[in-house]
Amino acid sequence: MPVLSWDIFCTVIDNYGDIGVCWRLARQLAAERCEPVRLWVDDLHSFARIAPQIDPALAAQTRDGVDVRHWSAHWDEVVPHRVVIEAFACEIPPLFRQAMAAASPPPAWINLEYLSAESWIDDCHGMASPQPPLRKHFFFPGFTPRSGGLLAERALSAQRDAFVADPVAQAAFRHEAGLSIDEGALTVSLFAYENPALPAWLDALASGECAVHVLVPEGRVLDSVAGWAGRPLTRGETLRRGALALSVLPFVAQPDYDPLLWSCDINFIRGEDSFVRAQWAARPLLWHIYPQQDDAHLVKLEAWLTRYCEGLSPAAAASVRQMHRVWNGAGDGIGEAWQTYVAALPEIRAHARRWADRLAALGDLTSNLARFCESLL
Ligand code: TRH
Repeated sequence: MPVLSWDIFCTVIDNYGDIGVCWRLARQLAAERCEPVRLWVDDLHSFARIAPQIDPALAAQTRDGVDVRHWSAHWDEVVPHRVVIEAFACEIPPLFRQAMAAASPPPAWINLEYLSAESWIDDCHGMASPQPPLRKHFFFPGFTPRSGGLLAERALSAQRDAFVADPVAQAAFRHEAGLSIDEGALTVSLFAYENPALPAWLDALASGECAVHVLVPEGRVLDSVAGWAGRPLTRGETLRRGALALSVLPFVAQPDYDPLLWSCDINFIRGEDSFVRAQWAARPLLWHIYPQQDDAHLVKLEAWLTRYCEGLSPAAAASVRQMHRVWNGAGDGIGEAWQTYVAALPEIRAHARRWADRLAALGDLTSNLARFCESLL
């Protein structure tokens, strides 16, 4: 008999991060804990972009062992599972909440929060909020032993290391993706929002001395790249300017994104889920943080930089900080920042591996969450 069972509620605010996190958590619970998981999602079309096996026309479907439900305005009576997760403070349906209150014992009710490296997370992680006759608890992902940790499948590090050590697997991946990477070029994946620093960065790459191959999955940043190129760019094509080659890749299913990160020397990532995957890739990364009002995101960026840069030499740390600030609109001079960053790459690369190992020691979020819920029931 399974010990726990799970309802996860997800509203798609924008982009793919909300559903990206919920889908990863749901799949991991089903695959590794073999427990019943029901995932309620309000926007199945966005979901289908990262999980092509999802049929947006279906109200209910089982995919990867997860009972996926379309969360529509019409709500039928449902018996809640033992754990109910509202992701990112979405509001669960009132009728479902009534059913939770009527259950005996009531389910563990969790608000899964956004990821941040800020220190207040540690004090708020696990806190209870009375909602008579229920109690809700806040679960914070994070970078410290007092937080909930980060999502990571049990086999992830081993899969990464096997891929990196296996030229045949790498060649197969490149073949599948229709990718031919220029010999000796610095390989960079680019997943970002629209970014005013982009044109000057691409100019710097094109006029630089070192060959760089930029791989851009289709998505928001591609319009900015096309603006710089002066013409639309299509999937599969490679544009060349000076030392720069830039190839447009298809947007792939979520599990297929990892090998791309493992294949690159530097990964530009954004939001929350790709940010976490790039850290698990154990490669240098550049985070385009989700912009918030009043520059609140810059505080979060600095909090993460402070943790991440610990253990780097002052010069390498300064280059990581400066490149992040400029990429996120909090500084100028991307050409110079890039040069300094590239010069420090050997050290940053070794550091990225140590950082991934350090994070792995925190235990993964799904196991931490299950342990926490067991303690509540
Ligand atoms: O898409 P994001 O920008 O998402 C979010 C949301 O905007 C959210 O509202 C916001 O609060 C949050 O960011 C901080 O970035 P993220 O989180 O990296 O999610 C992208 C997902 O898309 C991730 O699960 C990886 C996946 N992906 C693919 O499945 N295939 C691909 O080819 C690529 C490039 C990404």
